This record gives sequence, C-alpha cells and structure tokens, in this order.
Amino acid sequence: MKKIIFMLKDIIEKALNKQIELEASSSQFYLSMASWTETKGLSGSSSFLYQHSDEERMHMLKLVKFINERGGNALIPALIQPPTTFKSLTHVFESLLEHELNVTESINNIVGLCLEEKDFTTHNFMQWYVAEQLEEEALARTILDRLNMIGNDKGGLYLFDRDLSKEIPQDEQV
Ligand code: OFO
Repeated sequence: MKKIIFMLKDIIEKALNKQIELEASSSQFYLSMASWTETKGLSGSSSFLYQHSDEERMHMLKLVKFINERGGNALIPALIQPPTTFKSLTHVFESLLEHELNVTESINNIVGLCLEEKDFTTHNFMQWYVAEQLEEEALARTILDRLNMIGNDKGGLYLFDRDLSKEIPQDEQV
C-alpha cells in the first residue's frame, strides 16, 4: 500500500502535472538539438545536449514520483514534435536559454501557488527546481557568451565544441 504523507490539493496536482509536460518537452527539445548538432559534426555539443536531454527526463521523473507518493496521479503527456532544424549553434543555445526562461517562470508560478495554498511540503520540494533553474540559466548564458565571442571563427568553434564535451562527467557521456 502507498504511504500517503498528505493529499495534494487538486490545484497543486494540476500545476505539477503541467510541469511534467514542460520537463518532458525540454527533454524532447534538447534531444532534437543533440541530433541536429550530431549531424553537423559537432560531437562535443551533441554529447552535451544528449546528456542535458537525459537530465530533463530525470526532472520529469522526480515530479512523477512526488505526485504519486503524495496520493495524486501523475499524468504522462503525449510527445510533441520539437523543432528539428536550427540556423546555427548559436541559435541552438539561444533557443535553449529561451526555453529555460519559460521553465523558470513556470516553476516560480508553482512556488507562488504553493505559498498561496499553504502547501509547504510541495514548496520545499520545488526549491530543488528553483536552484536547478539558476544553474541551467547561468550555464546557457555562459555558453552563449563564449559563442558570441567566437563569432565566425571556425578554429574557435572547433575548440568550443571540444571543450563542451569536457563539461560532461565521464560516466554520463552518451
Ligand atoms: Fe528541467 O530544467 Fe531545464 O528545463
């Protein structure tokens, strides 16, 4: 039998299920970016993005478990086709940052809702996502700064791509 600590309010459950959808869409979007960069020979960027896609799936799973453990029902969303082509590597990371900003807004809305509803357990759970968004946005901005510095320099792009693969822990490389 499930150990239920407290029942989730419907309004919170709905918001968390919407977040599952958003994390799943992040995973799909970054998977598409990974595949596109792979076809362009950008193997470092591609490994980085495959890994990022896996992380987003983990973010989604954390929410699934949380909802179910609290007596709710996690809803697994249908897959939506993400964009499949990009103008450049800079465009990839600009899209990634834009997507992350939307995710942050959604997380902040849930945190606000938790306070309104006095759901301090979910509020506490969501703090992990708040911290994660801070890291993800900072990383995306750093990557974009580097790309903007490189501009059209092919040698610089080669080194950038090689270095990006080094940011992935060995045991997590795809
Ligand atoms: Fe789940 O952190 Fe990005 O989207």
